[in-house]
Amino acid sequence: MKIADARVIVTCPGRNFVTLKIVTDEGVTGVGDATLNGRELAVASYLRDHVVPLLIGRDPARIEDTWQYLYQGAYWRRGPVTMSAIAAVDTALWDIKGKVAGLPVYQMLGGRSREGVTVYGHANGETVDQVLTEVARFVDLGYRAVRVQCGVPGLAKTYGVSGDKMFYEPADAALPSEATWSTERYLAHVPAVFARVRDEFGPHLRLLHDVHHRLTPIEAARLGRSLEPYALTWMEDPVPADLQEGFRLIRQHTTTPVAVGEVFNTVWDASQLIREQLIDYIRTTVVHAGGITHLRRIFDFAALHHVRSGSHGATDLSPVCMAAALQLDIAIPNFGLQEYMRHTDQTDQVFPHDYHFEGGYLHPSEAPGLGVDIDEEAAARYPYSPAYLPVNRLEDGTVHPW
Ligand code: GCO
Ligand code: MG
Repeated sequence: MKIADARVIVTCPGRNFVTLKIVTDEGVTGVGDATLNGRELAVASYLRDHVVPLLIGRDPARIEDTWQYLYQGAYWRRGPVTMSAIAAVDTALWDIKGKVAGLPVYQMLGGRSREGVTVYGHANGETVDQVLTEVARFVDLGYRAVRVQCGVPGLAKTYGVSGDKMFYEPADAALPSEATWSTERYLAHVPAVFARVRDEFGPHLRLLHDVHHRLTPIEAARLGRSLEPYALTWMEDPVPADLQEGFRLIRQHTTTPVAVGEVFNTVWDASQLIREQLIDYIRTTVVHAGGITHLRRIFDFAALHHVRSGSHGATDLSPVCMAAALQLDIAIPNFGLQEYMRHTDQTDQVFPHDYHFEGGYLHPSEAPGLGVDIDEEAAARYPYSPAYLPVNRLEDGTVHPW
């Protein structure tokens, strides 16, 4: 069998997605997500102009060899654009291998390690009362884990708080919108939010919080310590993680578990964090970290160091990525949690799939391959529309991580 064609499909059913569809000479197809929020066309070009020509005529069964060919063969390594492109190829080849074998991908990864994939939902509100209502809604829907984000008094807009509660979409404008941030106001408010949530929902609901890279290590240490009474499952991205040794300072001061990695692209971005056990959950995901092949490598390395998975699953990761993530989540020994934000109906129509939510768990497809596809006719009805993530500034105007 040989790869006969590979198409890069850009579509915007409410938000932009980039998808690679590989077709073999025997008519077997596979799909891979290549979406990089706010930089979509860079990956589309990387694939179209520099990768697709290298795929034609290759044996689709040689997944590892193709991965190494694209990674080592580019000479220029790592980075989100390169790794999202490689991820799309890798994911599509696993899809094809599963279809050829007549097996869901998780069977080829060693089979089930659990009955379902525990997911967390997103409760958010401008006020603590709204947050409590939203947490209750997720509990009623059956969720066992909930991420909690609350508006901060004195700030006009806060990360993670949205108007549409089920479909949070941060890429909100054709040119970046701007938000204002105050660490002082934030640190003064967050512990009180979790005190109320814990008080209302008792000790067993798993609670999470995303700091979204906004603190320094010592500020994060203070936040982690102040949240200890509320027993969070994790504090996410407390600081920008470029400086891995910075996490030592957080670790020295708090027992609140730390989750990091949604912006990482390879195991090297987290090697010190994992080796020194400076984190508890690694949040890399299929699309941004080199596909199923490389993500499996990261999770295996993490497993040796008591670090569990906690893959990113925001709306900018397409159902193709989610389908692939679930195949890995159900198989690996050190699964922790999977983020799950529902996609809009239009997105679900463009990407037909049969993974489904039940009782707090997502269940991967049992169909051969990944169990997801792209409806190219439907995709063509939604042309690309530029959208950027916001930019953040301190109250005095200084640019700050968003
Ligand atoms: C999360 C993330 C997202 C990101 C978004 C960027 O934990 O879900 O932080 O909300 O901001 O995926 O593209
Ligand atoms: Mg996050």
